[in-house]
Amino acid sequence: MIKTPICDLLGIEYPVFQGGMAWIADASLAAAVSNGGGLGIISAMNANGEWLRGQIREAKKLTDKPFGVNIMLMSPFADEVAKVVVEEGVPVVTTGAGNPAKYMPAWLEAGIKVIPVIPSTGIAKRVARAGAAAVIAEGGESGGHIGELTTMALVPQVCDAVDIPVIAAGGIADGRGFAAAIMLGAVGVQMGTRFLVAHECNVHPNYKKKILEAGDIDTASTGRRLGHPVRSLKTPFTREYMKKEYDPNVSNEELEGLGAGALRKAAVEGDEKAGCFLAGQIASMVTKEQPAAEIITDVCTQAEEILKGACKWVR
Ligand code: TUI
Repeated sequence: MIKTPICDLLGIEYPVFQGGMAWIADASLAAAVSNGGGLGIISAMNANGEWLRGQIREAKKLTDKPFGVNIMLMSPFADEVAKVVVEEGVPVVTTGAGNPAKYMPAWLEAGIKVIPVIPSTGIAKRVARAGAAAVIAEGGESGGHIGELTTMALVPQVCDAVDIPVIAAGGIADGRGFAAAIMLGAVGVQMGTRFLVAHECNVHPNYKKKILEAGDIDTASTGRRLGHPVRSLKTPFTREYMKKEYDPNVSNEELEGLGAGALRKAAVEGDEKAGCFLAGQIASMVTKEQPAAEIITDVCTQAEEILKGACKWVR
């Protein structure tokens, strides 16, 4: 059994978080992960406060375990959803795609444990000073909006930079990744792509199929020109986007317009041509659909065996 300080801090059994995937991480997935002993997370994505309130109430019906909400700070509804998590008494908030400083006093006042996703030591130090309970150090192997550093380089540097618990994310799909994260100084992991194929995940079946069929070099990052690179599966959409991204005759506005609605098209409609299927570099390691609880126990059991045997090369 792997027990780390993050388990006691959050009241969870296993130090495994489920990534707050936009258009994917709903009450059903979050509750299943929390019921399985991990930390389930509802994505507030670009939705409004009332949608999020409905999801939080649904999750409370499905689980009596702690769960979190991920707030994507670039959302036009960030102010609104930041209030809803307080009103609904959500115990944990994770943030992405920006600095949550503006919301932190109100969240801390409400007793919320704030755990920002961070791509560098500078931002890690800033959020730690502002009262973050822990940070999720996410490397560029992950799906979605990514920073510059890899998980291997980022996690130990963040561990050295802050004295709050560090959760590793990006490129982790199984117990080997979990064990490696522990070796780098992390006290837990967050996985997105692996949970995307969970039985309780309501994403479109085409999305699951594409993850299960993906190979090792089937993801790419796009959007660097607009300042927010995003990793997704290579599809007709990404190929078109890449062509336009490198075309000086295409304006930034046109490029922005091309991306609008593409996540929804992938996750809700399963549109294999126009959809943007966010996925991490480990997609090819995700080979079977399973209940969320089984994913957690498989990953933890494998990590435990590896960590127990980790001294076999030491003389
Ligand atoms: O946020 C994510 N992953 C995401 S968000 C998303 S939706 C989206 N839509 C349009 C454009 C971009 C994204 C899909 N996937 N992961 C966490 C993450 N946070 N990655 C990088 C960051 C980050 C970046 C800058 C966190 C803090 C930050 O701070 C900059 C500052 O303002 O100091």
